[in-house]
Amino acid sequence: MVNPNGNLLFTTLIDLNGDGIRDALTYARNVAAPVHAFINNKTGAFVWDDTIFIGGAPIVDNPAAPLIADFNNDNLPDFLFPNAGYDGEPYPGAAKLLLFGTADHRLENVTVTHLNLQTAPVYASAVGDLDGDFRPDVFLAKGKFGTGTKQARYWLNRSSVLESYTPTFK
Ligand SMILES: [Ca+2]
Ligand SMILES: [Ca+2]
Ligand SMILES: [Ca+2]
Repeated sequence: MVNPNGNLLFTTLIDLNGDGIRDALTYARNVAAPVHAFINNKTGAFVWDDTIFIGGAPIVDNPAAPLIADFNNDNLPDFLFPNAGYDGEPYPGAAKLLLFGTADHRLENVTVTHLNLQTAPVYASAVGDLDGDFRPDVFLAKGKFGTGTKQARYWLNRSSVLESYTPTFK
């Protein structure tokens, strides 16, 4: 699939409009570009519809696949895009993007209010409960690239706000 900017896209299939049929969420790699939504009309057509994004299609910057979990415990899927940023020296990283699903099947950008902003480059990410409270948490890591350093961080889910911590490895 190619996006309107001509970049190769990566796609996550998930039901976005609540009809039980998976739709497509697409995003480019190695470039800062908008996420796009394509609604599956069940006859083989995926119809471009960015109106599901409250406030317009958000920009992602060289993300890995989004982590999908219910971070705010409302039984609606939420999306964390682990943006890696520019993939070269000095590996500046990029802020991550957090979208919460809404009851009317739209996606709301809650990055500023629900995520400690982190600009470190990320090349591996995972979601799971790290502290036993049954709320999904997030782990991020990168290896050593160029003159950069190895880094790892995790976010613990505190009442739907993801708070950043630095792990230690012993
Ligand atoms: Ca659908
Ligand atoms: Ca949710
Ligand atoms: Ca947890």
